[in-house]
Amino acid sequence: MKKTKKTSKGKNSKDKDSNSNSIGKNSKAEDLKMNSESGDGQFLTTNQGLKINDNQNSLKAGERGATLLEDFILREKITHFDHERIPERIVHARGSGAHGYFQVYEPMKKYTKANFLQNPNEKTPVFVRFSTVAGSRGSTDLARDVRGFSVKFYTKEGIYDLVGNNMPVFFIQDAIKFPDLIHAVKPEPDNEIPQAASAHDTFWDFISLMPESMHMIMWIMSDRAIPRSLRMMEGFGVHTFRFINEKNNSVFVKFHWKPLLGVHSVVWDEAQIISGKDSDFHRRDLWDNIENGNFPEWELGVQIVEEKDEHKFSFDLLDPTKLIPEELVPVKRIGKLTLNKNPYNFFAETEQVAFHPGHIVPGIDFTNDPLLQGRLFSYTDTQLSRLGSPNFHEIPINRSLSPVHNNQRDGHMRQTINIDKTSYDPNTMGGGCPFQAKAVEGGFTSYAERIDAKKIRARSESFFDHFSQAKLFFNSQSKPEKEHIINALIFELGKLKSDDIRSRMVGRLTFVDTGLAKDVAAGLGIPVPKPEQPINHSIPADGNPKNFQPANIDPPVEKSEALSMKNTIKKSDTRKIAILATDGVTDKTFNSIRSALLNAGATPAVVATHLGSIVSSKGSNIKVDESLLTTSSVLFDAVYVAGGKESIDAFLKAPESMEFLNQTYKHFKPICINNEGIELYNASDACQKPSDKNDEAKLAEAGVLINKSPEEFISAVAKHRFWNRQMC
Ligand code: HDE
Repeated sequence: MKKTKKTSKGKNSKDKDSNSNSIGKNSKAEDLKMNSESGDGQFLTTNQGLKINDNQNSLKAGERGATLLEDFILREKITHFDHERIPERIVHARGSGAHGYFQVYEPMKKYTKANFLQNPNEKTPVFVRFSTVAGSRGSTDLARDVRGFSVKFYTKEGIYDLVGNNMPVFFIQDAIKFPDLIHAVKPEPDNEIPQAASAHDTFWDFISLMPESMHMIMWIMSDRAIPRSLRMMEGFGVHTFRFINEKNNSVFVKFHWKPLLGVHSVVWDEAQIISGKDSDFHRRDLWDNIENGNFPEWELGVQIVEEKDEHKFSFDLLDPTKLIPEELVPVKRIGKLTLNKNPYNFFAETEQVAFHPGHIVPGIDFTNDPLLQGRLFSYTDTQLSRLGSPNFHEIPINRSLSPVHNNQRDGHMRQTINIDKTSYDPNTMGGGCPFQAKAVEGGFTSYAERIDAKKIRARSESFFDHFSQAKLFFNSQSKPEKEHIINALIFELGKLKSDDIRSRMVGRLTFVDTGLAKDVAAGLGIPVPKPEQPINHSIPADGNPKNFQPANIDPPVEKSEALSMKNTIKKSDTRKIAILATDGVTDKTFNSIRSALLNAGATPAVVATHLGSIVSSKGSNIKVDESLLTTSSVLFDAVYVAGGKESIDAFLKAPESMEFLNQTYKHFKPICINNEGIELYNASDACQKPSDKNDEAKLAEAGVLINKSPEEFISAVAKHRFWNRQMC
């Protein structure tokens, strides 16, 4: 076999494993051991290994003299610093990553020969990167946007990347429209406004002319676009892929990630406040939970469609603006993803990781989805300019754990030192190495799909149903979810300068639901325009656009439970609870709620009028986590107002405590009030207040608990939000 070694010229044996640098895929303790064995961290050196004696002063002509050009230590340090930035990703620039592993539940060999999907005892290392799409690297986590959900599996057969999103469909059907979509959503080119937001004219101008985007628009206007946590969102492969088994039989497959904490979101007003209070909210939440051992988990689900059933649906399986309702094809859960380790270094891992939907392994293959086909070109191409070299696969986070042997050579920043003379195939001088692998030896073979077609630049008529699944999504939402979609549309379209675009967009909504269009029009203060068939800009095969007007097709099912977050898993685990308590807090209630929350797996934090520590009514010292000035209610899932006259009196004098309660109430979050705490609640703007026991019972239904047990509070926390709460 051909020999390679890495950055160890003349020091190590010839067959040093080319993939030895697998930092991140080991435990932290193993990685630290590797580092200390290599002697790292002893002395400060230059990049040439020279020990540095003074890192505080540059070399000068006299103590007060000019700096000398000779100072190679200064020059090296500044030069490196000058080149520390690389281009950010064209899309999905803002991201957060984590390491973990994947384990299949049972062998999947009936459907696929993919090795990592066979052995339930085997853990395949993974690196996952979540992202927003439109914003720049430093933009807010809480933008209304799709979230990227990319998983790199380091399998024994090479790298497999599942590069998906937290929504199961996409805006466009054909890759050729992607640059148009992204140009439209990114900040406008004259003034680079707005950052990480779709609420501007160019986006809605484009969308109003692209009827195929309407299903995705429903998702993006829904609360799915403002997740509570990256740990609480679904993931989807979006396109239909293929599974191939040992016998070379193929089935179609749609991939799903189902979070074990359920799917939860914040409300839009809250999202906007979080963007100011903590624009790293999602990144911090992921990091802190992994550090605290609350490892996020998702189950991998598959919807499998036999080849013979390809055409049995009212939509085309190759159309990425369509999902397969779970009522028609159930999701089979086949394994679990666990994220258990934070990166050591953001740049080296999260920034330099390079995903590609074309990184596949035997047993998985593409379909002819025209959006997927275009992606297969784009990802390597973009890494060439982003990471600067065709050798980006040698960056530690991108390295395959299975050996890499080929005749590719040289290029910028090449790490491997190939020691053979032969870099061509066939050869005899290198013993013929490396050899091609037969399919039985694990060699990749493309699925032999039969193709009999003429070359054509057109779109299939089966792609021209643009509204049926937008209707399905809207109809499947609960009442509050529908209201949030309406309000999101009013917000977004309300930001437009162009009346024409606004009106055209409302016209498009009439094809989804006339009530929706009416409500949005009312919020915008405009009449509902006369429904006008949207123009489709793609030219059909016969060149006659009339034949290709979007068909008015009924949804494949009337409603789908899986599309509403109302039906999701509800748990109190890992929820962040603010305990409002300051000097004079009653010991008993404070201690019992804090220990009950910790036992329930939640994360309580003491929010006081000042930092440091507080003294309870019985004189105990309690450490304060945050003061009213350093935090905000939007950073918590619920609030507990602990009793104690002195404590409540102090909060009554602090205006921020009113804002804290007002926002918790307004954002429909659980509130629990103990004894004297009722005075604080009564002083707030909450419009449901108790005057007798009946009111208290009604308030409890609306998630405001007065003198209830810790258990009742914890079960309210698990419910996430109380949409039945009255707003004034
Ligand atoms: Fe991407 N996409 N994309 N995309 N995409 C990129 O690749 C592209 C599409 C997705 O965390 C880029 O390495 C084209 C759909 C994720 O590093 C770029 C088309 C879906 C990420 C690119 C699509 C995605 C990217 C930018 C239309 C959901 C972040 C940086 C044909 C299934 C990966 C990079 C990460 C990133 C191109 C459409 C998901 C420019 C041309 C559909 C999650 O290559």
